[in-house]
Amino acid sequence: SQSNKGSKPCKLDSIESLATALKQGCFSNIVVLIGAGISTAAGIPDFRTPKTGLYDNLDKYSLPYPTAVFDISFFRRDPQPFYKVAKELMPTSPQPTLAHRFLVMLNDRRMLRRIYTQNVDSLELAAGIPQSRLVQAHGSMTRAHCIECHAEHPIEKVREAMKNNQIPVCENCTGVVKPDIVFFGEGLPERFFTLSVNDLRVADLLLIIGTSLVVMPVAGLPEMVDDQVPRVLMNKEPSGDIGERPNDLLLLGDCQETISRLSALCGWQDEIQRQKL
Ligand code: CNA
Repeated sequence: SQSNKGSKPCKLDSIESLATALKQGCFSNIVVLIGAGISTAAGIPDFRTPKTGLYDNLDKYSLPYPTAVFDISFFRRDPQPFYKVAKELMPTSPQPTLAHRFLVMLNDRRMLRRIYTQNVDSLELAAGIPQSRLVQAHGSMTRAHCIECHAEHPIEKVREAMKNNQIPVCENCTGVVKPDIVFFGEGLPERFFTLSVNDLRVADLLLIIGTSLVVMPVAGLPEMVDDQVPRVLMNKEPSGDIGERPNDLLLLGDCQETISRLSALCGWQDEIQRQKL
């Protein structure tokens, strides 16, 4: 893929102009940044939506502060709240949403440079996004390791332990086992750092879906694109500094509805429906 530098950026001021630009093939290096809001329609609650978000529902765990549940030093002292929350949070077999399938369409049309996801549900892969196009910035629930000796522990055994309200422990050293999701106090995967600088340099559109843009360093990605590059936010509420640049477009509301409308404007809805089969 080439950099868009030098070519005239597409001007977007409405969902209609976004649809036109997509149909006309204006973009070949779309970078997508997604968060928990893209997966709420799959039955997985987000963190920060008032009332339904996880952080408003932690009273029963008597945590010192809400984010302690995902804090590595707290987990070392008491892994129980995390395992209780994880059990409640994850439906048994969540299905990719319309918005996930829309991203597959962008990839099929060779418009997609990369998806940066903060989600740990792997619904992007389930939808059919190739691993090479995806950066799981906060890891995933598909593998697990011992926090002491770092030996891998079969994820099926983690699921089994969770089902029985037990804490999975390492067979080598009896250390506590933790799924490979990035907790507060832990580093992001190397892949995030090696790919993000160049991806955001060559991006010709940044599409941000369902994220409050508060968790660094992912929340810093939107600042890294060139001033001229359009940044589109599909979220229930404004987030980050999106809206402050002349080429920003805010599409506020339910992202599934926004994407349904966008797909219709592009004439892609039949193809997206077929993907489900
Ligand atoms: P967040 O801070 O909970 O923010 C979610 C954002 O999405 C909020 O601004 C909501 O208003 C918005 N939102 C919720 N539902 C919709 C919807 N249907 N349409 C449009 N907007 C919506 O979550 P972030 O992802 O920003 O925060 C980062 C954390 C959340 C990451 O570390 C994730 O690992 C973590 N998380 C992941 C999952 C998952 O894997 N599905 C679930 C819950 C939390």
